[in-house]
Amino acid sequence: MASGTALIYDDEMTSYKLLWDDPECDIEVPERLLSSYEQLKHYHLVERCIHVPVREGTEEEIMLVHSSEYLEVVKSTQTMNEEELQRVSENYDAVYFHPNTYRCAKLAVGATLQLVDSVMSGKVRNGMALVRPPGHHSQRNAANGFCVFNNVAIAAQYAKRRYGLQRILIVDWDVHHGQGIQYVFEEDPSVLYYSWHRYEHQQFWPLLRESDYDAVGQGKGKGFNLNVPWNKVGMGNSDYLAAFFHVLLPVAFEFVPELILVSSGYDSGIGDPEGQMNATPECFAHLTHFLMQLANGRLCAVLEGGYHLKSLSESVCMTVKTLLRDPLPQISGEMAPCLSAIESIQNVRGAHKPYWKCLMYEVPPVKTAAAIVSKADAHLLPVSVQVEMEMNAQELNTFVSAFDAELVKEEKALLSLQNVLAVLDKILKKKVCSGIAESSVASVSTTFALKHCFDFGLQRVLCIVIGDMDLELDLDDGKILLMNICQKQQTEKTNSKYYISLNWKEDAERNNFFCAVLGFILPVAYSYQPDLVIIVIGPNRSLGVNGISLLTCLLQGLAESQILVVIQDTEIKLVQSVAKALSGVSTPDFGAYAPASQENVLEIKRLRDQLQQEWKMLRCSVRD
Ligand code: X5A
Ligand code: ZN
Repeated sequence: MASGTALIYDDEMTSYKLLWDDPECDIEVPERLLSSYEQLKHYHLVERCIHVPVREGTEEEIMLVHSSEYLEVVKSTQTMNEEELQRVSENYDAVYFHPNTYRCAKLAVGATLQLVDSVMSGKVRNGMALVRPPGHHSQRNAANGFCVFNNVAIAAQYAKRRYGLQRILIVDWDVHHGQGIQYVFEEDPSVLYYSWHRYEHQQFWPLLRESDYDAVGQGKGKGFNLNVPWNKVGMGNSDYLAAFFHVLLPVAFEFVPELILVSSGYDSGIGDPEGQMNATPECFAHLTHFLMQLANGRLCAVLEGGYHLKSLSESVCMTVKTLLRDPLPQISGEMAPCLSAIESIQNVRGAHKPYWKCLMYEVPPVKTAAAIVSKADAHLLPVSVQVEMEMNAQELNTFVSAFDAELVKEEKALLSLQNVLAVLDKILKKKVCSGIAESSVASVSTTFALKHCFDFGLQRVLCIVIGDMDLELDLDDGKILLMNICQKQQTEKTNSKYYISLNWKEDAERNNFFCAVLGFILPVAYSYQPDLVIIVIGPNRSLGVNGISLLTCLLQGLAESQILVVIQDTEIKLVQSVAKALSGVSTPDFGAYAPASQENVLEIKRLRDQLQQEWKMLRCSVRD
């Protein structure tokens, strides 16, 4: 096994900077490199490393990832004046150009490739390249997020070509999602890309849906893209370690990489203004140490982000010190990951379960998904409930274009549909067992949901409507059994055996719902044997929160517990109670037994007599 650690740095990469006012870009400064290198000198780490000179990446190398058109655009910025530079920069998201940017970007690519060559040739065991500009956000045709050429993606393509490597692991511990790398290797099973990133349910830059845990790769590359989205700031040492223990490392040991490239951004470290995370510099020593146990120790760390100069330079030193095989520092903090981190980890593990043996046998599925209107209320739900965000327009179109789009002209209806269909789809695809969706137009949403169920191939859906609601449904073929529990006496609207109206008078004093649930609803439901249960809760309901929750609990015996609850009003108490019922965290509390009113008891008796020929589970007397 080779020995020694390469350090690649050239102060020419500090020769560009932001020339105008731009609050988004002003953190990406030359001092990032200068202070990191100073700190390495301070700890006498520079002299312990093997110095490898930088070179320019060639056009051919750059074009392993980027288009020649884009290369020409970047090249053209060399001779531009400030105004022109500013104009080109505006074509991209969070990017600034300087006349020296092109030269530095070529050096950053070349430095990275020099590192790969040093490691692959056995000249050193591992190493680090301190480069500017960073790379992981840049794409085939675009600069993005301070990045011009995708140093690490180019290095992976280069290593595949030049050394015939078949499995490369890219670990992106920068706090941002390296979407540029993801795009390059999405369909490529020979490059496993792992990234954790501040995500906050898509509210954090670069605000991409495809940064979520369910972006697992495409085509042949399915399973080779691992995203760990952090939905809260403040993630620290134990959260990062947990993500390594429970996601990256098991998969990486199963993958058996021949080379590891680290997109080594330190904006995921404590004090960084971008990341707002809490990991201390020591954490990076531990992360480095774990990765050194793979790929025969062949590890190339390449700088990406990191904007708190002190935190950045200390973390760089921790990384290099560990590469040099110094003893590891003690890691600080209570060793307990936070709930939000565990939730993200569970989600990635679930999403990757089909692709990795190490995950296959032991990942519990997320039980319940919820789409609620006020995301601010999300924290009121049990932690085991996964809160869904809106679908993007494209995803929605794939659902809606399948039907008559007449019904969804209004925007409000469209948003409602979105909630319901997003959750329903997860249930049908068995990504979750059950779900709750708030919808301002529950009846339209339910109509669409039912259509979607039958397109998906379901045979029988039990639809229980609580409250007053008009559903325009074709009930003749028995694919839907509709039970309406309402206060008003329904004027006989249909004679279908698949429409049952249960007239239940509200009685605050003694609204005993057991006799209706046990004496009627469950026997009919079990006689029907649905593949899915949809509970729709509308206005003017004659059941309280506890009654609805109990009903929900008891219906879990049907359809392998696949239940969708659509709630018309946005009463968080109700959502909360139903969420608890579905996820099994608590059972509804009923207090003392209270008998039902005479009127309600008679209604059940009447229905039972009328329907027990059809629904045989209603029978409880030999004489009828
Ligand atoms: C390399 C890197 C961050 C860009 C942030 C833009 N880029 N808001 O950390
Ligand atoms: Zn970053």
